[in-house]
Amino acid sequence: MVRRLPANLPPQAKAAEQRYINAKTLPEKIKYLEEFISTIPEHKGNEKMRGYLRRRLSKLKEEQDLQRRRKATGSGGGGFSIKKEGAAQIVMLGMTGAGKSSLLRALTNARVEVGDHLFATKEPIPGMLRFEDIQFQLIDTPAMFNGAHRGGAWGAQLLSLARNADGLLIVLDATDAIGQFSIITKELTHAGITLDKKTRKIEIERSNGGGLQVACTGRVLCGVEEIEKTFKEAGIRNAVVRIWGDVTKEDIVESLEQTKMYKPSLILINKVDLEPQAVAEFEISANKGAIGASASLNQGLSDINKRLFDSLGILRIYTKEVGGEPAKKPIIVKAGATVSDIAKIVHSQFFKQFKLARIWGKSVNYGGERVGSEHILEDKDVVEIRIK
Ligand SMILES: Nc1nc2c(ncn2[C@@H]2O[C@H](COP(=O)(O)OP(=O)(O)OP(=O)(O)O)[C@@H](O)[C@H]2O)c(=O)[nH]1
Ligand SMILES: [Mg+2]
Repeated sequence: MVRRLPANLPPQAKAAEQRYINAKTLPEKIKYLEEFISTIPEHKGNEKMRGYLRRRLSKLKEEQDLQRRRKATGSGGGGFSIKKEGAAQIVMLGMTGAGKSSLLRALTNARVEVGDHLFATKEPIPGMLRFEDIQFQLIDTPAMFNGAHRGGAWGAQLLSLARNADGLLIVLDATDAIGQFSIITKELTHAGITLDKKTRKIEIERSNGGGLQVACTGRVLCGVEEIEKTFKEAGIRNAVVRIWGDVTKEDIVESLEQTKMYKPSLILINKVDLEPQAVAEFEISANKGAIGASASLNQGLSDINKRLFDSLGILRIYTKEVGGEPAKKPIIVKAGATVSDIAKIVHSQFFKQFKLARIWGKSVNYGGERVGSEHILEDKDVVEIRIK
């Protein structure tokens, strides 16, 4: 509530006060309170009141900030989303000045501004990158920063863009590749995104009785009691747990919560012209592969499209009618896709009335080999589906 002011206020200030009192929304309240404060004459008798109103104003502004931040995090950060085009959407992530915009400019025909100051890029910008007969949509983004996962500034929008992507291109500055990578992975982890495809696997099948049964091929790197406790805390008393490979308690908690989302990624270390040792040092330290490049000198960029394709885990499949030529444009599917996945995409009738398929390509021993619906396809396979 507004305290009553001395009656000697000019009419202008009284009107402003009234508008403030009547204001319904937070932005309105802020606007009219500012106006009100500015119309109060500056003399000693009003000092206390002005002080009080200023504190009130900063409270309102804080509240507005908080609301904005909540909105950005809660909604997953609208406003940054870019319609997918091409075979896959690849989002670039990197600290300011790492060279994301320079890369987009060098790799695609997109017109982008390369910054001569920090935080140059303010919004995501797409460009198309060709690989053989397909194109990737590569997206330049505003910089990643320490604390992005808390949702402030563009953090929420940026991470939501990453979550929606088919793959990530992590761009590191060669002069601080290891440090930048650790910040980026930390932010991604907090945002529920992991770059590591687990070689181990945990399967939890709930049952109606029988307690907890754990079957593993590797080692469980924590006590059995601890596992039981973890499951009980999650409200699971009866389940069959199958574990492949070595697991830690964190892995089990993670699989219980199913929080982390895996994103295929490629790590690119830019500005190797300044730090030629950067890739070797990074690979040893992070135990991960990376490609070295220089966007400004146009070096190391020629096989990025192929490396992206390999890291995405996708296949190009060409359908063909009986007696016809293979389609020019491939269907893009995830690695591990079967003939029946293709049949579903092409037409529901092909799936429902499936009889057999003939395949030309790497997944068969000879061209035109007949296979069933569960046959697993390989990149560049040609598929001819026959129906009953
Ligand atoms: N030496 C060298 N400088 C580069 C290279 N690539 C980019 N730069 C320079 O690094 C600076 C930043 O490049 P940008 O492409 O704007 O970096 P960014 O990652 O888009 O930065 P933000 O938009 O702030 O996130 C520019 O001055 C570029 O000219 C490179 O390979 N070698
Ligand atoms: Mg930029």
